[in-house]
Amino acid sequence: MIYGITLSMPAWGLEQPSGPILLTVSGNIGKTNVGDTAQFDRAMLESLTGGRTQTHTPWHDGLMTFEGPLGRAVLQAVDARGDALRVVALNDYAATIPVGDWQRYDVLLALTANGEPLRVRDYGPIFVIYPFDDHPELKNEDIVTRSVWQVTRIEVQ
Ligand SMILES: Nc1nc2c(c(=O)[nH]1)N[C@H]1C(S)=C(S)[C@@H](COP(=O)(O)O)O[C@H]1N2
Ligand SMILES: [Mo]
Repeated sequence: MIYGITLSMPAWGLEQPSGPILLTVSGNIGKTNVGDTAQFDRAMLESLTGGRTQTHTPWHDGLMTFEGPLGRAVLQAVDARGDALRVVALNDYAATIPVGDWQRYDVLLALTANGEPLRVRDYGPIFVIYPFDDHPELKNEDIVTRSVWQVTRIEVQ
């Protein structure tokens, strides 16, 4: 049995997704599971080191609580080697984010807001959330531009 588990979930690789794919990471990465990409279903994202951020945002009324994997945990899971990220949304909007942002700050790939899964109509399924309230220096147009919602892909550059 241990043998079977080892084959399906090698410690040095990524497991295979079994549910709908929420996020595809490509580019300069050392770990893949589908072709030359790393694909994540919800359970895989939920298994990564996560965080909780309480903040106001330009897109929500009042104080919100977001939860999801830390951006840096996703980068670690795929063994990302670049220093810039091209984060692409369902509407083909894309922003370039320096990897340093996700090392310096607890940026979430938020999957829930106030405990509810983010649906596409609430800017889900994944919303890049910076901890604006904890770090007032983040309240600027550059960071707002990097706050991509409806994220579907990340290309490591
Ligand atoms: N998915 C997605 N995220 C996005 C954008 C977009 O068009 N699509 N625009 C970005 C930019 S440039 C800004 S200034 C803000 C705009 O937010 P608003 O359209 O709600 O004012 O969201 C950022 N995140
Ligand atoms: Mo913008």
